[in-house]
Amino acid sequence: MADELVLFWHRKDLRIRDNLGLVAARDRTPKVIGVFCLDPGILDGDDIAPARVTYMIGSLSELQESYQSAGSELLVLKGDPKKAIPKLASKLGATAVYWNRDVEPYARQRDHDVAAALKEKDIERCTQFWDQLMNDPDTIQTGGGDPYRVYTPFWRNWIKHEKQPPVEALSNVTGLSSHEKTLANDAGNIELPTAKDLGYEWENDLLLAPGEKAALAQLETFCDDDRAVAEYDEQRDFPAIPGTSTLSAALKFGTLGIRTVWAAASDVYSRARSDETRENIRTWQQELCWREFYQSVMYFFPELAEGPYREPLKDFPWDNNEALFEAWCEGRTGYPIVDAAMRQLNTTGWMHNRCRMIVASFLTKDLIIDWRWGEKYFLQKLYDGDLSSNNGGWQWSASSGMDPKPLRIFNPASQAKKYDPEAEYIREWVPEIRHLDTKLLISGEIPDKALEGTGYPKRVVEHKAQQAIFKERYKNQKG
Ligand code: FAD
Ligand code: FO1
Repeated sequence: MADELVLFWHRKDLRIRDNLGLVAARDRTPKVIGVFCLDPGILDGDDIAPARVTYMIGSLSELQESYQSAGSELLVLKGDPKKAIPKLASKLGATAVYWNRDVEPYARQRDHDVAAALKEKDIERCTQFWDQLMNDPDTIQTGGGDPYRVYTPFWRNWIKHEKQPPVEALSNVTGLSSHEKTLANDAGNIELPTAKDLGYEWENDLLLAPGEKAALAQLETFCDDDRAVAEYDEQRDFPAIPGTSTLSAALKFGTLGIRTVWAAASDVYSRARSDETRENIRTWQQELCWREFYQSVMYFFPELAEGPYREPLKDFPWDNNEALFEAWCEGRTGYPIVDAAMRQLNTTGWMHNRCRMIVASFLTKDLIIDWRWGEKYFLQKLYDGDLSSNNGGWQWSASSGMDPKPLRIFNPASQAKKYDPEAEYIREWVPEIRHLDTKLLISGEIPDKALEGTGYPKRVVEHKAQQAIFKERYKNQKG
């Protein structure tokens, strides 16, 4: 009897190694065919970054090669997955479609609809795999059985839960016969387009090259190098130092399995020879847990995706000045640390975490612009842009999220003094004023005369006055 044919639908798991759903499909049959559906419901949105699509397409291209090496193929569809996936499955006579779960509201509705459409065609769906998280969100709950809203207790509970090791890579699979290939083409299989074909142009290098191989190599470098993960806590806040893993896009698109990442971190932790090194590695593990925390709260409180969670920030009287927003986007606010960060984002598709917090605080508390404008702009630029982490970061910075901490307002000058003390980062990204004294670059209090001929703008607002206005309005809000 011929082997049954199972489709594996990739979305945020663009790899063949350490993929829970894919392993389950392979356990069922050797005839596992991969599929990715280019979804206009996502790609035609106004929150998509050319750098991110470039990373995704590059990763898909490598994934196609990986499938070929394993003996099968990755098909590519374009259209509404509700129609495209069941149509392909039915044409190929697939008995089941497997995929990994996601927390995003869009994903949950889409997956529900695809499952219903498959059922109509009597095709099974297998979707119980929480591949993108170390722990199933339903298992991390308070003593009272509620989901967590605050990170620290979440972390304390999460770290106690068993962590699964990586699972094996897809291998020894069989692909489509030539007849089945024709059927797949009839059902919409196309050649993988370029990002440019999809309307997204990105000329610059990406911080991390697309694909599984580059992600694995970067993980190895970061975790094997004594100066990287072992000094993470000391270095991670200084944007001029490449002290973080740069694995965020790999984790967003799943070119790396999270179990593989955790195993590497645990391995270096167990080999560490000092408490100090262990603490540094622990901090990195806590960052990985922030990612899980934000996905967990998105899963349990999908309303976070719609806007502010806390009362005082609902209906907040934002100024929403469009010219100021444009200055922020372009890195022309007259605050060197803010401008450096925004230019890093615009040029590389990535921004250092410390700077994400600085510019987010500046947009909301200094320019008094709705944080959702910033949230969207980040998604239009970041190559690691991800709904849960981005929304979590913005709500944290805007004081609108779940974290019950009092109002946070960053002073750009204090931040620059602490985290870019030699103004190296500022000089790299704001070259027109690099000749000025470090003190001036950090304080941002640059005399008009010193700005003459540089083209660098005067400050668009005054921090002290603006934060007073923000605080006053915040106080007057209910809640
Ligand atoms: P590392 O410091 O090496 O951390 C390892 C991994 O842990 C990261 O790759 C990421 O997956 C996760 N992580 C680290 N910090 C956080 C965090 N604060 N929240 C959630 N996960 C974290 N991260 C995204 O992946 N996508 C986003 O769209 C995103 N938007 C953000 C917006 C704002 C306003 C803020 C303040 C933070 C945002 N972050 C986002 C979190 C963080 O800035 C990035 O994950 C980090 O800078 C990526 O660099 P790295 O891979 O070198 O991180
Ligand atoms: N997933 C898809 O299945 N198809 C796509 O065309 C697609 C495009 C895309 C673009 C940017 C981005 O950040 C993610 C993208 N993804 C795409 C992945 C997407 O995050 C997941 O499909 C989620 O499950 C949607 O909620």
